[in-house]
Amino acid sequence: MPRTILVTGANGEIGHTLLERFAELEGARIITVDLAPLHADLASKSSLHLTGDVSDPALWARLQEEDINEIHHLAALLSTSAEKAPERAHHVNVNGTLGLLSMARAIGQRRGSPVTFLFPSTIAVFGLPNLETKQAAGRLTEDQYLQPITMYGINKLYCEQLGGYMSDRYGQLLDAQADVLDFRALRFPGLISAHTVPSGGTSDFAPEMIHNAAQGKSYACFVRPDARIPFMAMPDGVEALLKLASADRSRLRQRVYNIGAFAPSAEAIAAEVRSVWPNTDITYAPHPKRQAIIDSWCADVDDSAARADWDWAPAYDQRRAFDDYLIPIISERYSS
Ligand code: AKB
Repeated sequence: MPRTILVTGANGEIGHTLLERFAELEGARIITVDLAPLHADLASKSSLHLTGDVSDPALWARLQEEDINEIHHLAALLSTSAEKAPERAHHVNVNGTLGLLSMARAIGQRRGSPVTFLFPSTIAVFGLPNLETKQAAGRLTEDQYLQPITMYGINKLYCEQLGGYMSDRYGQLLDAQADVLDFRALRFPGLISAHTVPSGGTSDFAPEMIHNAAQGKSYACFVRPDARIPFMAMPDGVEALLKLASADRSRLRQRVYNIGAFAPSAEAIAAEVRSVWPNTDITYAPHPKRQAIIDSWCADVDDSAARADWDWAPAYDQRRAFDDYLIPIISERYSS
């Protein structure tokens, strides 16, 4: 019986690259879910696509009919979108995740073996009180400064805890079956894709700046030049999901892991862009609310636990991300 993998938010930025990678894996049956029909370029990479809302109980019931082994739950309202619709964000990000966790438990109980549930958390779970503290704190471990200031960060931090509960301590006054769910979370930094441009995130200034420059468009950056958070090339983000999914459970000492790659300032990203497109017009017009969100996020992350427990190591540092991935692919994309 082939391994059946569910991907929610399949049309999203991570979903695009993840489905490309799954297409290279032999014998996996891929079920995709998104609010919209699957994008035409992804259609061949899905065995079954369900168009629906991840917070819809009818969707959970339909998915529960499938013998799913692994779930990559990518669907979410990101930080900026969530601040425009906080209650909707809570409903999708939290109720949707709880419904899928319960569904996964039911499948694991029926089959007698656990569903591996990959949960993309985020650096938005961190909440530094001011810039001085942010700069002094430097690379944060998993348990530092967990006071998020956005609905998205609060949602993701709660769901990190929820996943551990649903895996390890579900229904302590019920006679609940154990070992039916294996929740694994990693905290993504800002992800930069060469193939898609994000929407709804606060880390979007980096990919927006690069994609605009490649099209000869000016860009008014919504954060200050000194604004700094960790970033990662999209291929590394997807490899991290695959690596954590296949990691030996006996090596995993925690359910939530930081992962990092490089942590440039906005001005350092602009310098990379200008080195390729010297006439690029980049200005700075900080958006007070979005700047405050970025200032509350960590300057960088300590990912030593991921490196020790499941051999995490990014393939793309900043130099290679720009030279071997972002610039060549983005240049080609807009050249024709
Ligand atoms: C966002 O900006 O909200 C996301 C994230 C960093 O999780 N890209």
